Amino acid sequence: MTQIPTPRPEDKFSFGLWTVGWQGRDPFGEATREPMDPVHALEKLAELGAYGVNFHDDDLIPFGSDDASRDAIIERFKKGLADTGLVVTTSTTNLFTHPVFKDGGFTSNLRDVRRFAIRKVMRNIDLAAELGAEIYVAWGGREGSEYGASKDVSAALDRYKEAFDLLGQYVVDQGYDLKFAIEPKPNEPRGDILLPTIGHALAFIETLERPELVGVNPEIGHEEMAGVNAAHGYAQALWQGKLFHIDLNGQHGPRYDQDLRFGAGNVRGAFWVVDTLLAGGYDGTVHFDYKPARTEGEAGVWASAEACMTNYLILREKAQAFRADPEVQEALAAAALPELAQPTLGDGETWQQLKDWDLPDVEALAVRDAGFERLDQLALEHLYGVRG
Ligand code: GLT
Ligand code: MN
Ligand code: MN
Repeated sequence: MTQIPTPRPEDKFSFGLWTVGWQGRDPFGEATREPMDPVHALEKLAELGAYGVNFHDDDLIPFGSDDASRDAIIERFKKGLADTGLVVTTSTTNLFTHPVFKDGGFTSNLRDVRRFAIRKVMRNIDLAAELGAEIYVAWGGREGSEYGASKDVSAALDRYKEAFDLLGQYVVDQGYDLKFAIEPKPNEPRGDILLPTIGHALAFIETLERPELVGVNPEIGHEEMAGVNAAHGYAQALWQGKLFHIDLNGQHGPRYDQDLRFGAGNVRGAFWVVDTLLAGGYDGTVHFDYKPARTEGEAGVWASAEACMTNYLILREKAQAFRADPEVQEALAAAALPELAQPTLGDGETWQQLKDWDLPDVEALAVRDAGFERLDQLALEHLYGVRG
């Protein structure tokens, strides 16, 4: 029997205007779809059960628009939000399309480009605050290099820090209730991008003047491009209280940024990401950052947007059923997961008692069967739909 779950606003799903509005232009081919009216996107997303929407400044307001056109576009968009009930969950700045940003925004070698980039962000932060966004995403796709000597990485990180310190000061001075989420990516469009993984971003954040204002927005595909385990990265960000937002999509390992619909690509990886989000109590927006394939017309755009949401709901049900299954609980106990939750030292114990501790039978510990194969097979059987 076919049982496809229905997405609802309470599931807090959101999409970027640049996702469903992607025209299919790639390095080898022209656009395959017409531009999408942002208000039409709002109407369709609301109809499909989404909760929120987000955008780069230039997704809504073409670069270089005069003030009157800008105001008219914003007014029309606000009406679209009011009519559909969609919420603006996050906002972000395009610091990558215009040729002025060819060597980066915050870390361009050219000082005037950096000053212009920060001005562009401040202007859009004002709009983000006006529209009620709570998170400001910062994806530094052009912050990087192709050559060793063309970027002084240490100086570039100084400038990156300077930009976030200044923007933090800006939101505090303006009294905005807005936090930043850095989105890591290893490469593309630059040969090598600064802050390439979740770990790099988390370490960088600790150097800022207001680390509490800055977290991460990891994208599954970007972590997989780097060849690391996305679920582990999400788990560490949660553990450090830094998972401010998420970009869910699909990817087949280290290759170009595929931005497949969520649930396509590495399905097993997607299952563990959902399980991690549930276990870690992530309660932010469930955002999809994908690109409907350029083979598709508008029907394919909406089929894929809906599929991102239904695939999340399917995986959520499966992860919940996996955790609730008594056989899984037994397998978890057999695999000593409850023991990992126990501190390594006893109450009041110090290194001194550990030094005096009677050693256990090390050879017996070494041959103990870990029980991980059985546990993982139970997960796969849930994922394959033969357990429920
Ligand atoms: C761009 C990128 C995404 C980022 C977006 C936010 S823009 O499409 O590929 O991963 O999340 O700037
Ligand atoms: Mn991507
Ligand atoms: Mn993204």
